[in-house]
Amino acid sequence: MNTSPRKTVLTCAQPSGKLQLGNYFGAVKNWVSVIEEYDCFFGIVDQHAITMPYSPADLRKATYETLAVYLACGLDPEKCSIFAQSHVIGHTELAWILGCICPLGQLERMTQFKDKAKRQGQNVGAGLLYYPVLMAADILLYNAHAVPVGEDQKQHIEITRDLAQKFNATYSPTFNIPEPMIPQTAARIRSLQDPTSKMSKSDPNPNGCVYLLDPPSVIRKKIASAVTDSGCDICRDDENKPGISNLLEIYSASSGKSVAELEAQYQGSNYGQFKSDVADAVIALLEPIQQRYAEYTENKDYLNEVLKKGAEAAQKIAYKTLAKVYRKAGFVERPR
Ligand code: ATP
Ligand code: LTN
Repeated sequence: MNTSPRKTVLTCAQPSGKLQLGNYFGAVKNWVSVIEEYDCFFGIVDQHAITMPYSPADLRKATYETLAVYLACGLDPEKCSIFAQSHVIGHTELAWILGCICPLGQLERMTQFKDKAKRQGQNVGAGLLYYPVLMAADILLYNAHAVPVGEDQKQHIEITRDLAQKFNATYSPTFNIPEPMIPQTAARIRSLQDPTSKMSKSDPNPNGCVYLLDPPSVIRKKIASAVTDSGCDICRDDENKPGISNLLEIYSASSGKSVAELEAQYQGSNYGQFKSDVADAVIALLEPIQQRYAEYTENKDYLNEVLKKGAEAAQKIAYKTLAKVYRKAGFVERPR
């Protein structure tokens, strides 16, 4: 088991879709901030990514792209382990064991399963139903204490806790009961085109969403055409001025200035100047990230090295957990 005195944090993301500003402020930026305090594992969950129809070539590309974006955002591979799920033996093995104690009804009731199955129509693979069990295995394999996730993943953490408790009760105490780590103060970024709903990478209207890799000219255009509200005051009023409030939130998160400071600074200003300054702040934030991304993405050898180092560190812990679990499950020891 992990013998480090520090607590373990694990989180994972599917290598699907390009990251947007909301993912940065709501997730990746917070991961970077916990690296110093915890033993951190970041998984790129390629095995989860095949639960929906996909193209192998795109998956391969997206895995490297996701890794390069994380590195560019500041996840330092010297201080944390970044690995591809399929490189570590243990995730699917533990998922099998957990699946055997997981009630079928609980999986059928999962919101994400129901939503995604509905979208899939006739072609729902069994892997989609099993998704939460694999996610529980991702977490329990490292005996993680805390799991940084968004609100939408809370139900998956609940089932992970249930499975850990059930395993501990059925066999003997083995797993920590992991806690979700949901940042209370993280900015919630909303769509530029519909500021009542969250910015999301799968938004069918690409103008609603600033991708981390959007070139400056595109960022400028998207922010210039962001929906604003009637009136001309630049002040926060989530109910009556959701468009301006969202831009203030984005400006504040990008520049580090508080919303109150910005409100004072823009008293009497017009929307045009304000939007142009918001764009400047976002571009200034993203430019160094994009530069680093371009360097990383050119250097496949380095990316492979990061994955190798991450997989080695992850595998060490994974083997230990798996051996313990297999022993408790009653499997005879593998002859050496
Ligand atoms: P999809 O469109 O595929 O649902 P998404 O862009 O909404 O994707 P997720 O992959 O669901 O993003 O979320 C990854 C992480 O980013 C989660 O921790 C989530 O809370 C955070 N996140 C996503 N969108 C936002 C947002 N607009 N504001 C703040 N945090 C966000
Ligand atoms: N389901 C998560 C991704 C995910 C995950 C995990 C997150 C897979 N395994 C383990 C945290 C811990 C998502 O879609 N965001």
